[in-house]
Amino acid sequence: MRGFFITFEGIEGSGKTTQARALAEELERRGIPVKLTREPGGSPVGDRIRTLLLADSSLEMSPLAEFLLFAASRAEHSEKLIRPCLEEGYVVVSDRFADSSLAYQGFGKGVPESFIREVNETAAWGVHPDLTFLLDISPEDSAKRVMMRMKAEGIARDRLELEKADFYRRASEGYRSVAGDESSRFRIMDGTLPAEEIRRRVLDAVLRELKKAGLDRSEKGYIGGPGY
Ligand code: T5A
Repeated sequence: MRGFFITFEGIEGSGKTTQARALAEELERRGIPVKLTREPGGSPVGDRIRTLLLADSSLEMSPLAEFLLFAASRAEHSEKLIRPCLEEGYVVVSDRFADSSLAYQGFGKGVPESFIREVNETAAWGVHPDLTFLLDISPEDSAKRVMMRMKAEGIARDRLELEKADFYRRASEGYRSVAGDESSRFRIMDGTLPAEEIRRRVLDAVLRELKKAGLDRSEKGYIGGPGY
């Protein structure tokens, strides 16, 4: 595939959305074709699955059913959006992807890791992130940020944000374990740094990797090779 796939991972409130948006805006500003997306979601069916998964009424859903729904959203997202965009030479930036299932449903809730990896592989339609930023913050900082944001926005808590602190600790450790196993793909960022400093570090890393991949020329028509 001619494009480049970047994912942002981390527990709630770690700053993924802030950084994914900032990166996409900066790449666009530089004339690099970019597609910003997220999981769960990223397609009409994925968005419907997102609504189902994030509803309070789904709080008691079994971890296996929950994982299969995330995987269903991933299958749609990968087939309908990520893969076609990568084939056309876009840089795709996704706020969460397959590693979220390993951290949350695997390490966090005990769905067997080998099963998650196998289903993820099929659901992703051969798509693998080229670069993943893990925004690392403690479950305590995560809870503080989420509560502050919800208070500021006057919104009710959704079901996944009602999960328990020890669950977030396991998910967080899971992320570090996955990042350790795939250290060439992962960049672990201290999520407690100022957002602007993280933004700068992320951009540096992305530009370096695009250059290595021969995708650094941002004039229209060059990213992804001739013919884009
Ligand atoms: N899920 C998802 C699974 O369980 N399995 C899966 O396979 C998948 C794909 C998604 C939920 O689904 C679960 C994980 C989640 O529980 P969501 O609504 O998309 O739900 O939730 P999150 O992805 O966790 O998004 P959040 O918005 O909660 O967190 P973000 O995106 O990490 O953080 P962000 O950027 O929105 O920032 C949160 C707050 O912190 C501030 C921001 O201004 C904002 O107020 N902030 C900072 N403050 C200080 N310093 C910084 N560096 C800051 N960066 C941001």
